[in-house]
Amino acid sequence: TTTRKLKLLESFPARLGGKVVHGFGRGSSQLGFPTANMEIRWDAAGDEEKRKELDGLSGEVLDFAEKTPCGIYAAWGRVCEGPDQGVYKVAMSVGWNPHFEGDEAVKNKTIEAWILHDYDENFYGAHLRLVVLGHVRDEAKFESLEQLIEEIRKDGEFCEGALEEGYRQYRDDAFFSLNT
Ligand code: RBF
Ligand code: MG
Repeated sequence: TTTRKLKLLESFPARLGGKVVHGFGRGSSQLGFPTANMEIRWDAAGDEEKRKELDGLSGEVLDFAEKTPCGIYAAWGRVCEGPDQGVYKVAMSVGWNPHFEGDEAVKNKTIEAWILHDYDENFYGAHLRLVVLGHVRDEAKFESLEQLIEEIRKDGEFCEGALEEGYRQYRDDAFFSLNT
């Protein structure tokens, strides 16, 4: 069985902001929950010049993606455009999604947010802000797609509870009151 425990980040909390890009389309179609992939400027990863030209937020996201161990994390998140800009709980995955390791598209580490809220509209291209609190479990390769789905569902439940107990104040973090 999978154990879950909130272990706060060394750089607690991490404030990430970036554009929502298309993932592999599996989140909602294959797995039954929608996820938002955050843009990561991997093109600047090995390139000092390009890296210097990134804006502050893109630099932070790239840094976070490079340094953060693969795993599931609890966060608060806000989509900063469109009709629904509330701050909601998030179960977030950082990793290579080993369940799909034969997949051509899985070449880079991703930051994927499952916002625990029903949105009426798509928000591709919108800016997403995340305040990431801590690690919940390591990324795993489960035996079946059914098990992966079940574990992700439990991650959602765990994050709901963990964020409620003691970390509600981060919903009001000043980072969420800024735009884009
Ligand atoms: N993919 C894995 O291969 N292993 C995991 O343990 C895993 N855990 C996840 C937990 C959460 C909360 C989320 C949102 C995603 C997770 N994924 C995991 C990624 C999942 O494979 C991905 O969302 C879909 O492939 C859609 O891109
Ligand atoms: Mg997705």
